[in-house]
Amino acid sequence: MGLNKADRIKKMRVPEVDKSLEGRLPPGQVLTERFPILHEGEVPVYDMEKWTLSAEGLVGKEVEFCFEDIMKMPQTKVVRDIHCVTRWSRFDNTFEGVLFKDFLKAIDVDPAARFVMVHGDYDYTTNVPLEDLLRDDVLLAHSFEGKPLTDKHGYPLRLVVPHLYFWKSAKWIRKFEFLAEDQPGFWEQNDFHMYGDPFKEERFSGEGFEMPEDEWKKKDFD
Ligand SMILES: Nc1nc2c(c(=O)[nH]1)N[C@H]1C(S)=C(S)[C@@H](COP(=O)(O)O)O[C@H]1N2
Ligand SMILES: [Mo]
Repeated sequence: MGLNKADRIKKMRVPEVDKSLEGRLPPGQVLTERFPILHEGEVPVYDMEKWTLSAEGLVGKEVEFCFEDIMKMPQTKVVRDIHCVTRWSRFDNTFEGVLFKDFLKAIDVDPAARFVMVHGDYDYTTNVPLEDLLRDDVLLAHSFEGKPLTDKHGYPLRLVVPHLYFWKSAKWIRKFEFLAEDQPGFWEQNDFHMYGDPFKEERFSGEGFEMPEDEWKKKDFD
């Protein structure tokens, strides 16, 4: 997938949302029951003895967690709809893991921190306001539909931010970087919106762009 993804997908026909799904299916989205796989680059392979998740930036002390540390934190299940900027939405996804707000209890965050740069392998970044990560349904997820995440969907740990377009839900997360000011992550540097509210169709940073209906249908599924 080229970096001109935004340009390519701005041009095509926009689907109409079925009237019966209005209110639940965001504008310009298509419902799917499959779970498309979308990412840049290679699927990471881990030696879990060496895997760590760290917190850096505006923190009193940098910390590093191993996978066991994460599994010892309070575990929560959330069932949420997800919405990808390439126009697919999937209802009632069950993710399980640690709420970001519970994870944060183990981190001494500087009060000046207002944004988080989420880092995932390999070299994926996406920016989210800290306030958004503190919501009751934002999860560091290790499981999907009762099973560990598959490699392609982010094993061992991914972020799930259900109220924003799914590119904010970084897979293979390795680091949270706490920031005072908002900075663009990978897709945000390539024309995608800094915030990404699906119900406001905040797909791109410019005005009036369109996203083709079938971009995601070319992808893998499982
Ligand atoms: N590390 C990483 N996370 C990522 C991406 C990526 O390229 N690398 N792609 C994002 C995008 S654009 C989408 S739509 C979702 C797709 O998640 P899925 O493959 O589980 O459907 O992952 C997001 N998280
Ligand atoms: Mo995406």
